Amino acid sequence: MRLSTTSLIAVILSAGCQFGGHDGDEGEGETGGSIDSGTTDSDTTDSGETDTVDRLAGTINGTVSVQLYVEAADELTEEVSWADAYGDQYPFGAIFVAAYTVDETTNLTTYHAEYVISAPSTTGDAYSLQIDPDDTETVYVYAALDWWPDGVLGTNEPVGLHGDLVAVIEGGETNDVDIVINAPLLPEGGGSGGGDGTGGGGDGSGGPYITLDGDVTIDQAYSGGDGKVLLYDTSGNGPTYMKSFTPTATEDGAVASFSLSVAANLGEQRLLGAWDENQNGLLEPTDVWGAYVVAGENANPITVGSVSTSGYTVLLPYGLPPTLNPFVRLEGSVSYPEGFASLPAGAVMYVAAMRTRPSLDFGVADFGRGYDWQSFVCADLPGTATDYLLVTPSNAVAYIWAYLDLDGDGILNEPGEPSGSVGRSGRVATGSVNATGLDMVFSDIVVE
Ligand SMILES: [Ca+2]
Ligand SMILES: [Ca+2]
Ligand SMILES: [Ca+2]
Repeated sequence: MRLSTTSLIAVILSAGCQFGGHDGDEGEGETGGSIDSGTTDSDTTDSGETDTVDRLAGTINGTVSVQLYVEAADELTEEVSWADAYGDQYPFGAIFVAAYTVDETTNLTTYHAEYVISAPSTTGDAYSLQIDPDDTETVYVYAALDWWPDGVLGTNEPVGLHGDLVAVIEGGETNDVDIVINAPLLPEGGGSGGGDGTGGGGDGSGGPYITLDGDVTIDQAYSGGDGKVLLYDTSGNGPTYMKSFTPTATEDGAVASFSLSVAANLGEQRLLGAWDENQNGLLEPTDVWGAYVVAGENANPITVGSVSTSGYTVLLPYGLPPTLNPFVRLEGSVSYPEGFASLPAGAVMYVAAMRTRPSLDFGVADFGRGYDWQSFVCADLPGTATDYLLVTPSNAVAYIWAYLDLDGDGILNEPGEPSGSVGRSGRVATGSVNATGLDMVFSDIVVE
C-alpha cells in the first residue's frame, strides 16, 4: 500500500476498467455514507464573494468477502470452504468497510467514508463508498469483521485490507476494490451469542466476578438506539467485558444506568461507553463514544480490584473512540549478498505481505489480494541490502516474502528467480504493535 509507482499504475489501470456487477441491489440493512471529517470549511480567508464550487464525490466500489482458514502444519494456514465449515450458515456479525488515510507525521487515522454490511452473505457482498475529493485524492480501504458477533468491533477481530492505494476520482468511479477478510473458525459452540459477556477477548477464567455500577449520560440530541458500556485495557485492547443499556430520553439528551460484571482484580482498565446512533446494530468508530468522567473530565483508567464498585459516570460524547488499531507496520531489510547492481538490467525486486504463501509462479496483480507490497528497481539499489516497510492488519497471519523478477515481466517465482522470506515460511503473526528487524536474504544466487 505504499505509494510506489507500480501500485499507482495499478490503481489507474483498475480505475479505467468498468465493473458491471454493481447494479445497486444491495441487501436490506446496509448503510453507507460520507463521514463529516470536520476538517473542511475551515479556510477562513473569507473574501466574502467567491463561492466554493462543490466537487462531485468520487465513488469506490468493490466486494468484501470472508475467507475461512485453520492453522495447518509447517507454519501454514489452510483455507476452508464455507460448505465444509458452516454449510450455508453465516455465523459472524456485521462487516464495517471504511476508507481512511493515515497522517504521516501524527500516525492518526482519519475515516472518510464508511459502509456497513449488516447481514453479510457467505459469498461476499458489494460495498460502495462516496468520498469528497477535496478531502483526499487517495485512500486506503479496509474491512473489519464482527467475528465474535456481539455488535462491537473488537481490537482482536479479523480485518482485511485492499492491497493497493485507491484513487479518488472526482465524479467518477474506482471499481474492483475488493477485500478479503481472513477469518479463523469460531471456537466449538461459539458464535451463537450476540449478547453481552466475555467475547473473543475474554480470558475465560471462571474466577470471582465483581460489578461496576453507574450511570450513562448522553449529552446530545437522542433519537433512539441502544448502547453499551465496555471495558478495555490501558493499551486500548478490548473490549473484554461489556453490558448493553437502553437510554431514556431527557430534555437535552438521554440517560441510562448500568451494572457491568467483570472478573475481579484486573487492575487498571479503561471504562468506555458507546451509543449506536445510526441504529445499525453495530458499534463502529463513527458512532458516538464516550468515557468514564469525574467532574466532566476523563477519569480513566479505573482500577478493578476485588470488591464491587458503584458511582461511575460515563459521558457521551467524550474523547475519541478506541482505535481499532487495525494496522501494524512491519519493517526490515532485504539482502542480496552479491549486490543488486550485479543483477540483470531491468530486474525488479518485490517485497510483499500476503494472506497465504504462493507456491507456484504468480503475477504482480495478485499482490492486490494480499495486504501490501513494494517494488524496487534493482539498478537503483546501492550495495547489498535495502529497507522495506509493509502495512498489514494487526492480529493476523501474514506471509512476508521478497521476490526478484529477473526478466522484469511481472511474473514472479519463476524457475531461476530467487526469493527470500522472514524465517523459513515467511509466516509473521502481526500482533498489535509495529515490528522491525524482519530481515530477509535472497538464498539463491543468480547463475550467469
Ligand atoms: Ca465482536
Ligand atoms: Ca452503529
Ligand atoms: Ca519474471
